[in-house]
Amino acid sequence: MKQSVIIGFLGKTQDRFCEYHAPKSTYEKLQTVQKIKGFDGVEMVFPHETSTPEEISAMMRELQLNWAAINVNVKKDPQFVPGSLSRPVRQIREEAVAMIKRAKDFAKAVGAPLVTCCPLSDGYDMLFQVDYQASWKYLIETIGEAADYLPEVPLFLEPKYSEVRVHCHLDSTSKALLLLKEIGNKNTGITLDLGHSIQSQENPAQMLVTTIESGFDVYIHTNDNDTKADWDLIGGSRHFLNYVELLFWAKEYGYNKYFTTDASPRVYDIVDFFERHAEISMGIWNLVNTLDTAKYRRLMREENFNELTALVTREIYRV
Ligand SMILES: [Mn+2]
Repeated sequence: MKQSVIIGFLGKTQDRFCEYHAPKSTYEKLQTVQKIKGFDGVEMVFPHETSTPEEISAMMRELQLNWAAINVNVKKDPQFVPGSLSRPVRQIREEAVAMIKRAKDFAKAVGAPLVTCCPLSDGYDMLFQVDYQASWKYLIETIGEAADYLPEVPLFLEPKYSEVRVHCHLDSTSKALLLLKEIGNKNTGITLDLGHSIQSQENPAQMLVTTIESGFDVYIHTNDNDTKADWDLIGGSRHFLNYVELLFWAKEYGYNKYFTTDASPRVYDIVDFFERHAEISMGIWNLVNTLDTAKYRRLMREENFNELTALVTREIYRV
C-alpha cells in the first residue's frame, strides 16, 4: 500500500470560525511529509502550492518523495469563487479550462501520474438560482476540452455533495460518472473520496466497482466523517467496515495508485494525526491481504449471507 497526503493539510487550515496551525511553505510541507511514518507520496495543489517544475522537482528529489497527483484548484481565485467550469460567463469557463491545461503541463513536466479536479464552487445555494440545462452543458464542454488536452496525463474528477456550494453540481460518484460517460474520453477517472461518497449516501466500495466496470479509472482519497458533513477525520474512525470493504475491492482490482489522505488535523498534532491515519490504513490493508477473497466472492455468488456475516465477525471485526 502506497500512502500519500494532500499537503495543504500540513500547514495552516481554516474553517468559518477558526484557524489551525501555522502557515508553511511548500518546502516545509514536503519536509513534514518526510516526517510522517507511512507516507512517501504527495498530492500538491496547482497553482497555489507550486512554483516552477524545476524547483518543485528538485525539492521532491532532495526529500525522496513521490507523486500521487496534482490537484488543480479551480475555485480559489476571486473570479472562480462563485463557480468556474459551469458558469454562464464564457471567459470564466475558458480561464478554468486553461488552468486545468496548465496543471496537466505541470504534471507532465514533474512526472506526476494524473491531475485531479474537485469543482466545489460549481453548484448552487438556492433553488431557481442556476440554469441546470446550461450548467450541465457547460460542464460537459469544459471538462471534455480539459480531458482532451494532453491525454497522457489523465484527468480525474472528484465529486462531493456539499461545500462550498450548498449543492455541488457533481454531487455524487454517480453524477460524475454520468458526466464522464457523456464526455466519453477514456483518459479520465473518478477521484473516489471515501468521505465524500458516504456523505452522498453511497457505498464507496460499490462505487469503486461501478466506476471501474463502467470503463473509467479510480484514484482513492481516504478519510472519514459522520455522513452529515465532510469532516476529514482519520480513516476508519467512524466507518471501519466501509474502509475495509473499499480496500477489499481495491485489492480485487489490483489498485496500484497511491491511497491519498484527504484528512484535516484541525486541533490535533499534525504528525500524530497523520501517523494514526497511516497506521489504521496500513492495518486494514494488511488485514484485507489475510482474507481469502476468492472464498468471499464465492459466498457472495452463493448468496450465503450467514457465512459471510460470520466471516466478517471472526476475520474482520475479530470479536
Ligand atoms: Mn478528497
